[in-house]
Parts: sequence; C-alpha cells; structure tokens
Amino acid sequence: MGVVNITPDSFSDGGEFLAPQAAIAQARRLVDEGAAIIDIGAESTRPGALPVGEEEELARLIPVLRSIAGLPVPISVDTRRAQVMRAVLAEGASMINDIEALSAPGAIEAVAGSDCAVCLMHKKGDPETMQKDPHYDDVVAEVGDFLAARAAAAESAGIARNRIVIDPGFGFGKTSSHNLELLRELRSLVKRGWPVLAGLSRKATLGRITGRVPGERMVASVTAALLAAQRGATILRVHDVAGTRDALAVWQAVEAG
Ligand code: HH2
Repeated sequence: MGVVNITPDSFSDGGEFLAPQAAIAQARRLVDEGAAIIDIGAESTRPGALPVGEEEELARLIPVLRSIAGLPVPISVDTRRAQVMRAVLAEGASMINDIEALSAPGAIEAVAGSDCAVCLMHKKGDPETMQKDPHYDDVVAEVGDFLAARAAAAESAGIARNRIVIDPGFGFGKTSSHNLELLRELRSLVKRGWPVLAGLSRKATLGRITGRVPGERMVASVTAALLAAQRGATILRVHDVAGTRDALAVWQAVEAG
C-alpha cells in the first residue's frame, strides 16, 4: 500500500503532495513502482496534529480521487469521518482506512452500506495528546482484544469478515518499546484471524533507533516492513514502494528455494 498524504503537515511527506497535481503524480509513481493499493489521506494524524474540517478534508480528497480512480489498483481513503467515507465511496474508493476503527457516529453504517474493504486501526488517545506517556499492562493483548472487538462490531453491523483488515497502529499512543513489542509479536495479532496491515514507514520509533529524520528513514522503513511481512502482515503501508518491493522480492526468492 503506497501512501500519499494530501496535507501541509504530515510528518513524513507534509506539503510535498498538497497540490492535487503533485498528489496525482505521486500516486501514479507509486503504482509504477509496484504498489498494489494507494492510500490517500487529507488529515495528518501525526502526534500533535490538529484536526482538519470536513469541508477542507473533502476539498483535498475529491479532485485527487477523481483523477486516480482510473488507476489499475484499488484506492483506499484514510479518514475517520462518516460523511467523508460516504462521499469518497460514491467517488469510487474501494477501501476505508480508519485510524478510529469506525468509532465515529455513522461510520460503521457508512461502510456497511457499501461493499468496500475496511482497515480497523488501534490507537490510544487522540493525535493531539496520544504520545504523552501512554501506558499498557500488556500492549499485545490489549491491542489484539480491542481490534477483535471492533471487527466483531463491524461484522454484527453487516460488514462481511472478508472485507476487514486489522492494524495495531504503530506510533498511535505507543512508546518505542510498545511499537517494538507489537512488531516482535505481530504473529499473535495475525492469529486473531483477520489480515493484518502494518504501517511503520518513516515513523519516530525508526528515527529513535537510527538517529535519522523522516526523509532519511527509507532503509529503516524497508527493514521494518520486511520484518512485519515475515511475521505475517498482509498489507504494508509504505511511502517507499520500490525499495519495499525489492526487499520482498529478495525474501520471496529465498523462501521459494
Ligand atoms: N499511520 C499514519 C496514518 N494512517 N493508517 C493505518 N491504517 N496505519 C498506520 O500506521 C497509519 C495510518 C501516519 O503516517 P502518515 O500518513 O505518513 O503521516 P500523517 O498522519 O502525519 O499524515
């Protein structure tokens, strides 16, 4: 899954793709590099980010979505608002990627009323404050229990099991040690029974390990994506598609024996 943030302030690529033409060109580039899904988002959720208004979110998303709807891959939209979900699904989006796991009013219904796929992500707290001393007794169990409960709620609302993907939400209300434990134990999340999406690309934990700024975290991100794939992740949410594909190709060649 190649990421395109149509925002002025994303931690990873903020401002680079705010102009529709830049976002459209980046989506095409990522497909050329081998992305199987494109994920577009118009609201930064980095720690400390402030929410964007619904009108502004749609004004950023819709022109880009209309232009890339013809690409030969499904388009996912990263949003937490039910009205935005309805609007982008009407414009041909194939997947809703929700960092709030469909907890906003009307969100479950918006997805249930379509046939799109959905990613349910775990986060603790809100972007504004979530990195202020997050605490878990057992992060792997707590995240897994939360996601299983949200997936069950989605299924009860009529979203078929084969439309659902779960995501531990690396960096969303988690310390580096929580993130590393979730990655180390990713198989236990896979065992819950839904495909797992992993998004570690350029995140702060990789910066802490390597001492590098977001733009210099490509090697660390590709390494983290490979480790997630080896532990059973089905979808890798990444900014650097070509490098990730190369790493996966080497791994798969070795495994093919
Ligand atoms: N991470 C970010 C945003 N959306 N969605 C899912 N499912 N999983 C993630 O890990 C995830 C996500 C944050 O990364 P990015 O989009 O690069 O930055 P920003 O939120 O600042 O736009």
